[in-house]
Amino acid sequence: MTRLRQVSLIGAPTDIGAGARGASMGPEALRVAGLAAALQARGAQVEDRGNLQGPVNPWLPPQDGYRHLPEVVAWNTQVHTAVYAELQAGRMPILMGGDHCLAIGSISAVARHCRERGKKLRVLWLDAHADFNTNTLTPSGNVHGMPVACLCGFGPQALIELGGATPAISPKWVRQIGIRSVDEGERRFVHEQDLEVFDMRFIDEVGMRHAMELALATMDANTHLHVSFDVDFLDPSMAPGVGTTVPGGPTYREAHLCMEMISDSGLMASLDIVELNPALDERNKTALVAVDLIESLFGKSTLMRK
Ligand SMILES: [Mn+2]
Repeated sequence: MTRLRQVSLIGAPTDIGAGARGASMGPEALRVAGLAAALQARGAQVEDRGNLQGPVNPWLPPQDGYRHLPEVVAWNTQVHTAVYAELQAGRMPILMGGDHCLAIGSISAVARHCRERGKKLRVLWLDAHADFNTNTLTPSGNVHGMPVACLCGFGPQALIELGGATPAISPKWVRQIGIRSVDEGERRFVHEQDLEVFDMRFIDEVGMRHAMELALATMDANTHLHVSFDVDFLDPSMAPGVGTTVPGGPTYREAHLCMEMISDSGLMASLDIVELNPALDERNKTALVAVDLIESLFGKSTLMRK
């Protein structure tokens, strides 16, 4: 598949929503691992917009169930503006996080764009965690465990209103893949809101191929597909450089198949790459694996497919 795509890389160097420091170095690690060159090799025209700037991480305990809420809002506002501007310009934004709280800014921008253009939105959430906590359910107060809930309208005013309409998205638009760690109260809330989750047990039982067929079903030419790729989606044996490793994730081959099937849909129009933590990595191994997978996401396959 050859498509010329106009891609913009947006760095958001912060770990403001995370429970471990270090995801703030993610954007640079992805650059060092050759993300731009890999995308160019797939036929994309790439502009690196550099890094957004926001408040430093004050590393404080939670208040009202949220850690660093004012700083989280500041970073997400920056991300929202930057992602929205690229979409308005007809380009594909790739958000290089940064921790996963930044998906609130990114996906609220995508949702706003889709509302204005009359497009349907599908969000694929590749992650070990459901990220569906609220301030009353969360054990930690870390906002990187809350972005899906915030986007669906459950969260602090400043975050749920970020995209100009509340809720920014419906839980019905979300498909989660690779989930294997959900907090107790969060589990009940996921069921209550009827989030569609393809957890690791499901993938074990039916295989990645069928799980992805279901996750990508019922899209059409008018669908904007957003992929939110939390690097902790991957099995930690190949991707140790994340703050919250959970054993039993997709293997290297399963992850590639997942990416290749997304690519085959031809509908991906925006992407987050988040939670890469170089402080916990081994010689940038996890960033290199992530770039390798992004190549599959942009159509690289071993053999030509008819
Ligand atoms: Mn996540």
